[in-house]
Amino acid sequence: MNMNVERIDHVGIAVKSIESRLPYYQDALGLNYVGEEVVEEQKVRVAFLKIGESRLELLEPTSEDSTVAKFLQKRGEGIHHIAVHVKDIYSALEEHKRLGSRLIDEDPRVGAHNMLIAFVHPKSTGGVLIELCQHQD
Ligand code: CMX
Repeated sequence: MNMNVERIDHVGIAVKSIESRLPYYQDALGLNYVGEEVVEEQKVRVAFLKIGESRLELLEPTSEDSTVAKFLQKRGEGIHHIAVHVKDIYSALEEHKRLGSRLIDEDPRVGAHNMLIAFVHPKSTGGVLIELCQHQD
């Protein structure tokens, strides 16, 4: 059994406007807003809401050529990806390659929170964009 996966790190939700969607998550759900970050490489602004040991991440595109902007145009607002935290992202990627999964990132790169991240294509997971991530000390 593969014991590399530790937990759901976060669920990414594509929104047109963080400002207009935040009140639902803060007020109705009562989640703690713990900050925002612009991830230049991905052309998104990300708002973080803590939910237990995991987070919800509201993703708002900062440019029309952002992958999130394309997602919003095609599919509308909603769940964009699920991120699973692994102990060792390099061995997780090796395992995916061994099993023939289609990787968007063959090698990890640095994402929000300075984490190492790599995406697995939704076409090889049954329609869910999976992000593998590992916190760096
Ligand atoms: N979840 C599920 N399916 C998705 C998807 C998503 N998030 N994004 C696209 N798809 C589907 C599309 O619906 C489409 O399916 P059909 O062919 O059946 O219509 C197919 O995948 C191809 O979609 P596309 O619109 O042509 O999109 P692209 O191939 O240009 O890009 C993807 C899709 C996943 C490769 C691209 O979005 C990507 O590289 N994602 C990884 C990076 C990323 O998402 N960054 C934003 C978050 C950053 C962060 O959290 O820090």
